[in-house]
Amino acid sequence: MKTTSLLILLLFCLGLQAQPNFITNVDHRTNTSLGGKWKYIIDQYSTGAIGFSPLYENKSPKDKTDRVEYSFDDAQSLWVPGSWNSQKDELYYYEGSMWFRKTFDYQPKLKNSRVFIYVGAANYKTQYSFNGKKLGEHEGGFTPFSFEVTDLIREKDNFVILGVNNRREPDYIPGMVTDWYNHGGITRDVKLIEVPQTFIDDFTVSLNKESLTAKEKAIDGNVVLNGKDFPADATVTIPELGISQTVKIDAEGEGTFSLKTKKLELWSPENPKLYTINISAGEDQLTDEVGFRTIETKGKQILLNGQPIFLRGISIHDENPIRRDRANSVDDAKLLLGWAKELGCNFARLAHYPHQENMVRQADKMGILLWEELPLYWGIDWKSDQVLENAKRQYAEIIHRDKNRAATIIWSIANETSPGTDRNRFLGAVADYVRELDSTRLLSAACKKDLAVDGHPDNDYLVSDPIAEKLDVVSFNEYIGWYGGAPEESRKKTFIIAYDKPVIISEFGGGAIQGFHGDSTTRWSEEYQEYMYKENIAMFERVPGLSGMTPWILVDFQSPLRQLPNVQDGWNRKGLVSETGQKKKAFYVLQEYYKTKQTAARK
Ligand code: GCB
Repeated sequence: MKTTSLLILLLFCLGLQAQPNFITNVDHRTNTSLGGKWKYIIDQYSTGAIGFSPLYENKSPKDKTDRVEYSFDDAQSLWVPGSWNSQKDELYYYEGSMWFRKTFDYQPKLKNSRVFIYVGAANYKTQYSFNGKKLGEHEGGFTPFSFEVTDLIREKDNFVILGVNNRREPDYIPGMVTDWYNHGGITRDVKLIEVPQTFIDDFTVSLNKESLTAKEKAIDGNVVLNGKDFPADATVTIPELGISQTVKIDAEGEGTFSLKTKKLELWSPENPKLYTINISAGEDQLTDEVGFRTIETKGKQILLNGQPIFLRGISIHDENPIRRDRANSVDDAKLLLGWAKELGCNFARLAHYPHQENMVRQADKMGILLWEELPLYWGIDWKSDQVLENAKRQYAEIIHRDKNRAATIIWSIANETSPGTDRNRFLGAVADYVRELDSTRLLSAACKKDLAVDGHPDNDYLVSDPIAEKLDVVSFNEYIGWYGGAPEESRKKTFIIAYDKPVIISEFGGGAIQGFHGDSTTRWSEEYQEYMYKENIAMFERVPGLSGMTPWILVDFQSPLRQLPNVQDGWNRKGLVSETGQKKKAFYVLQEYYKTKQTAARK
């Protein structure tokens, strides 16, 4: 066996086999959008690839004797990006398989290029083919994938076919039940990417933690090339800092660098400074905008650039409530993060799955720190090694996409999962894996709190989930005043945190219909929600080590679990902003609290 095969085998045994394989940083490459109208065929029994005539072949009858039992040409269209549920009433409840086809002619923008098709996300499983050739399958509804079509693409009449299936299954991630809408289809951008024969596949860059206190800071990173003939070296430059370095490229096409500078402005929410970084290697050049900061914990504190920070956060779903669809543009990101900014946030929890890349890039620009997570949510099959591998691969994909974003400071490995042998083993392995892939960020998980234990009064809550051993930040969800008792119950509560680590309250909140008014005891009124926020906020002063919070949630969002007529009608109403963009009273309570927190931090 050759050394490389041995290495691959070794990595497999070590559980590192989940390496993602897709092009990153696509907006900075030569690209052409394949967005717009795509033809679609419903495939309710999921037989499209194996049926009477496979759909990916995109056939039409050769003559009058020929039998072809489908026709993309005569089919209707849906808009891409966009979920099918949001586009046609008759598809609102559809969960299953659907085949999409896009045809296009191709005029290369680069000479002698390699061509890839990049899909930002398609929910949940996607079979992809190009010009009639099956090329592969991707699992996971919120992470990107790409595939090479260099040898298949031609000048005229190309067709890409994606068979997307959003059926829920017990061994998927997420599992069968979620408190959000199962938007199906090609929900994010699809692009054609052109690169030279040997190209800069990827790079990683971050501020070296050890150099934070030194006069001269170090910016460390690596470059990964893809192709046959690697140049002897690459060059990395940050023009604004006047620094540049030649990077030796090894036989595998990789090289590392460490740039030194005395002039660096650190990235922070107050000063979200981004630098242009240019990389060139052989015929390829790649650019990006990157911020430099450090994040770490010390005892119960979170330190950004060495200074304690209180995270004034909010939870957000990746949905534009006005279009009733997944967020999928810069404008959608600006809308959601704009509300968060108005609230006074310096932090957001991107719940409960990877959001569109525009969200993360926009947060980088706007100065909003981020918590990112995967849908390891209620009802995961913890016993299955296959599900664990799937989780690792999805984490590898989101880390691969977002590793150079200064905004992202926390990878959260799960939400509201109950401790137990299988679950602890599963999440322990995920925690180790994520740390191995990215040691520059913090780990957390939205845990549950337990009621009082022996020897404690009834009003004590204990946060003692064993998975927190593996985490940097202990986070927990609490719904005092909504799922348990009246809002004023929070006056009696105390919290015992079993770890000397910073604490984030990852959820609290309750529902209100915007425009419905009553007194503070009337459920679903804006006044009830307002009162509950006031009572909870008062209680937070008694949570030891509290370093931040992400109340649930910024905007009302669609959820099949929420069917109370005339109140919910398919919407989770815990938003501080309604689905039409109107702010509820509680918005201003949190805004006021965040103002006092910000003033206190400045003193
Ligand atoms: C939770 C879940 C979140 C739900 C929320 C609710 O604890 O983490 O996904 O949407 O409660 O509204 O009940």
